[in-house]
Amino acid sequence: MNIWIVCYPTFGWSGIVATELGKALAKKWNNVHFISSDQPTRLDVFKEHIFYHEVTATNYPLFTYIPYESALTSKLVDIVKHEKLDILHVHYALPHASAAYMAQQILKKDWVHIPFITTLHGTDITIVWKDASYEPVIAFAIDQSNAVTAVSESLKQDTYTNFQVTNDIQVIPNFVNFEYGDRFDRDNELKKKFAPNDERIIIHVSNLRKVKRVKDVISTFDIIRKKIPSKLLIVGDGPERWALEQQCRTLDLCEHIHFLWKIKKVEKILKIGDLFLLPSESESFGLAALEAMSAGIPVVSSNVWGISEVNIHRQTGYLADVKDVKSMATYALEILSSDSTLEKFRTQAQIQAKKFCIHTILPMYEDLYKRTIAKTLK
Ligand code: GMT
Repeated sequence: MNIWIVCYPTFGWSGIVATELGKALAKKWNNVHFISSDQPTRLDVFKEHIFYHEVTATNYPLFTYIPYESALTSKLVDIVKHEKLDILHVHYALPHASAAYMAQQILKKDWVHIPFITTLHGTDITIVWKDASYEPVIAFAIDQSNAVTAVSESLKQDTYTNFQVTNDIQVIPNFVNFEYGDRFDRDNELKKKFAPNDERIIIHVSNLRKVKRVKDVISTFDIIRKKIPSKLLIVGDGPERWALEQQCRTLDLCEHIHFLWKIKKVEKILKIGDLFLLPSESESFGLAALEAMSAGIPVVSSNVWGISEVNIHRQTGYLADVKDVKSMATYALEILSSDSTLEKFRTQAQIQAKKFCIHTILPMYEDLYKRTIAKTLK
């Protein structure tokens, strides 16, 4: 198949899902074309059957905003005319699905039909909670998609609750790739660099947005550290960074907390983790938690919608109410205070993560591609 994937390139999990999906499809001899405004974070190696097309949106003094959606639409129309395409898969409704719809309409006049699938990742849906003015475009683009997927059951339900959409939404969960060789072996050498006295290592990975409640990560860590020697690694960067550094100083925790920027090969850091904290205010799935679980790291998280489909209370970690830092710390201490408990949670986390193995999830996408292509050929 000739599959085209449109995604965001930034340090966000929708782009990671899109890239890992594309890489897996290319491994099965599909030609996969990525289209993005910049090279996606995990598209950092040369692989056969993978192509990359960058969208460059020209600025002009008259424009207040760069017309990215028009640039993307034009790019899609242009490439369709010169390359083979069987299916277009856009990650994020806004503005990728609306651009895909527009390209579809433009190409119709040349009797070219491009079926497109929209995958909803969460923030494209929750944005209407903050700004309802986007609702008409997102709802229209979802309904016009030839197929729609959501990464969790709760995101599917949320979409129906928040938008006037009637299109069928299929749930295809996020996945992890267990094929990365030694990816899951512990790295004791690296661990020593952060925890020279064999302290426990707690990890948080995110884009440090407010919705992630990273301040709660630090507050939870503060309670844990008073009972158990431990270190905190915060991987990623974003708008909350300054406030977080202030918090570290106020709590006198700077020597115990390491800020590790937007590390691409996050699995290398996961190899040294003992616990993952994800206290988000909302999360459609929580791929960061799933990746940690796949590396055998138990998760203490908030109990919001998507995460509870991934992190199972008392089995792969614990869930607590948003803002309930005390309970999160109590749960964390329960896991970390004995090696045998930690080991039990590690095993259970990895078993749960295997349910989301790419080999289980990939056929769902392949099947959807085939069905959508067949339906639109009729
Ligand atoms: O969480 C973020 O800030 C990034 C965001 C994105 O668009 O990449 O993540 C969303 O999509 C991920 C992949 O499907 C999900 O695992 C995340 O839970 C979801 N984030 C939110 O819903 C806040």
